[in-house]
Amino acid sequence: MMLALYYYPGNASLLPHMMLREIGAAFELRLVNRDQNAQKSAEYLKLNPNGRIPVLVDGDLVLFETAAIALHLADKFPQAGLAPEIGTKERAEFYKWMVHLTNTPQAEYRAWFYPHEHATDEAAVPSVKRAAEARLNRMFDVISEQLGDGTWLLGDRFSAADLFLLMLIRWGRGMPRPPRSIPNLNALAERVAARPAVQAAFEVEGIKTPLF
Ligand SMILES: N[C@@H](CCC(=O)N[C@@H](CS)C(=O)NCC(=O)O)C(=O)O
Repeated sequence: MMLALYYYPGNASLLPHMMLREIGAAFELRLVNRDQNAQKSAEYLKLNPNGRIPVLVDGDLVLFETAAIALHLADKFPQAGLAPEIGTKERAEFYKWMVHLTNTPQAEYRAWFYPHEHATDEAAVPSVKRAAEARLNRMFDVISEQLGDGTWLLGDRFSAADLFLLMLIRWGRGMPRPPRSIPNLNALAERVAARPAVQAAFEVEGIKTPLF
């Protein structure tokens, strides 16, 4: 059985990449060369018709959508402990965070990074970006309130949701008010980034710490 992750450094592929390193599974990384718009090539569109990164190939399974890939990896390798046991309260909280992170801040980042996709008039682009930034700020405030003084999103239990949050915190490093300026989010990011598996993924993707 062969696992292959189509990735680009720092993109949404970082979440499954960190998970694969946490799991310790054998896998192959396949670079999607965004400099050449390879995510829109005919070959890549066969894997993901949306032309977006990442894609996971697991034998004859070809999977797009970051959160789906993350949930699949957590289920396939339960011994890695990246998700609580099915049917428990913790598992329900885990689903809440995975779904929230993918359909709220991750989706909002799309408007912040690609504001032109959200406007038909070039003059409106800066305003679209500012509005996305304001919404992201509110979203991170809510996540910070929910995290409180917990060690991880699920309290004292580490999960793939913390890896997801680290990736999203990192994406905001160029924002006027980066998520890391919120003390408990910064502390969580530091804890997650210190994990050997995360360090290994960062090294391969050329992501520098502590200024990530
Ligand atoms: N909902 C998708 C979004 C993926 C996404 O937007 N990926 C970005 C990189 S982080 C991408 O492929 N951007 C290049 C493009 O849209 O052409 C997922 O989670 O997989």
